[in-house]
Amino acid sequence: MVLDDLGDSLRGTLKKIANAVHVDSKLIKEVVRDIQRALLQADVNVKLVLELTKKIEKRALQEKPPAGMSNREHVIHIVYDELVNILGDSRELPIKKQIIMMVGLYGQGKTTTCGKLATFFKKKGLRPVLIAGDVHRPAAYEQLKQISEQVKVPFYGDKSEKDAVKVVKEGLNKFKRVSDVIIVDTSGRHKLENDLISEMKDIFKATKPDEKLLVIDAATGQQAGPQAKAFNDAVKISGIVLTKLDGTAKGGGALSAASEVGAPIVFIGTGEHSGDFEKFEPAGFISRLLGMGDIKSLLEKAEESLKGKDAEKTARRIMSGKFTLHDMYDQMDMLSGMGSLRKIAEMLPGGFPGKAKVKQEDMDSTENKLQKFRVIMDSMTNEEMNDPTMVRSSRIKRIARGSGVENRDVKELIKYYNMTKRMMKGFSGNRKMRKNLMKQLQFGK
Ligand SMILES: Nc1nc2c(ncn2[C@@H]2O[C@H](COP(=O)(O)OP(=O)(O)OP(=O)(O)O)[C@@H](O)[C@H]2O)c(=O)[nH]1
Ligand SMILES: [Mg+2]
Repeated sequence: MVLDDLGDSLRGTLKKIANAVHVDSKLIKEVVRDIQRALLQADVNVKLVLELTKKIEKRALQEKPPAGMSNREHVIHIVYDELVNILGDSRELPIKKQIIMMVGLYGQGKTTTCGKLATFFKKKGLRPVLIAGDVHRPAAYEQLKQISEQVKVPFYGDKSEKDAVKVVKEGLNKFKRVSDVIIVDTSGRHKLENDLISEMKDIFKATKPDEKLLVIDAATGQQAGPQAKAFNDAVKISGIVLTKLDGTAKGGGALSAASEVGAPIVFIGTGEHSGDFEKFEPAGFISRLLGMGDIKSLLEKAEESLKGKDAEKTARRIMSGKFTLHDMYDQMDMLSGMGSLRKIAEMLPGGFPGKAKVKQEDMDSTENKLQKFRVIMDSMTNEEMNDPTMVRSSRIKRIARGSGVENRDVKELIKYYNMTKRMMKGFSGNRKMRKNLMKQLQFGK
């Protein structure tokens, strides 16, 4: 299958992300290079590759994962997202009365696709018909006639007529009242010679097609882009049919063509028979190419084992009384998972340690405050994070300025830290509490 190699390399890259211990800029740069190499090897247009990978790198380095998503998942999602984006919007041909004109270079699969489209619309309950607008290649008439017999739809052609416009007009007249979908085949071009372009434009004017479908062989390579552009300039392509995806070509050139002309791929051909035809949907296509199902289960496993390790280490440190702001920062999700301070206090035997009084409103708004606390901690130095007792008047002012909050917000963070630390210490003397804490650390997210 076309793009098998590309799929293999991209899947390898995503697995690298899924299994990484840290998703840092070094990994992201490496991943971006891997993706570049894979796409270039698959013949994807160089400019497109550079644009795409630049976007992936920028987003992966700058964007924070949304709540509930790990860094790994987030980066994988960005790669998937941007790949889907280059394939353009998803578009389906409407199931209604219409005229479809096929265009494309010589031997790309136009005539074969006429039969596939007819089968598709017939299955939808419409009445398709075929018109032989290819008057140049001697066998073209017979080929379309045979196809029409195979798929059992009406056919019109005139073997002795050399004027394509005349044939097409005749066919339209004949079928106007007795059909729903009129599919007009046209002749192939070796390249876009002027007289053939003008013939194509004349057929276009005579037909007034609703759809102008460009047929591209997946093996086309880098020329696919300029070709598609020339067809688009002549008749404004409304959709692309990518054929011969069952082959072994690299396929990236043809795929890039869609992005270059901004026309959506509407169908793909996967064989010579009329049933070897699929509607194209970018998200599903990329999902399949990347093996997203496998990646997802891999991610889940990686998350579980990492969470287990982290939790053990943190729990041990916390219970030995070393609970820094770094720990608090790392465990924010866990803390919010534990709920309000009151809930934590309730878990402690004998109530709140040190008998500190916590006001009801302080407890209830804790979760909302965690986000603010995170911003404040981002303005603190490593030293301050390790030893928050040093955070007093002038430091408080500086941190508040840096994080755009009031002095009292910084003070509140310190107060929250002190209380949490005391509570965490309270856990260490009690085996049941310790087990409880471990559980919270592992499954709090
Ligand atoms: N394997 C495979 N072969 C295909 C597919 N689509 C078309 N073909 C084959 O490609 C060859 C050319 O197909 P045609 O439909 O005649 O192409 P065309 O664009 O009409 O060619 P001209 O009319 O000569 O310009 C034929 O042998 C088809 O059977 C496909 O999706 N997969
Ligand atoms: Mg043909």
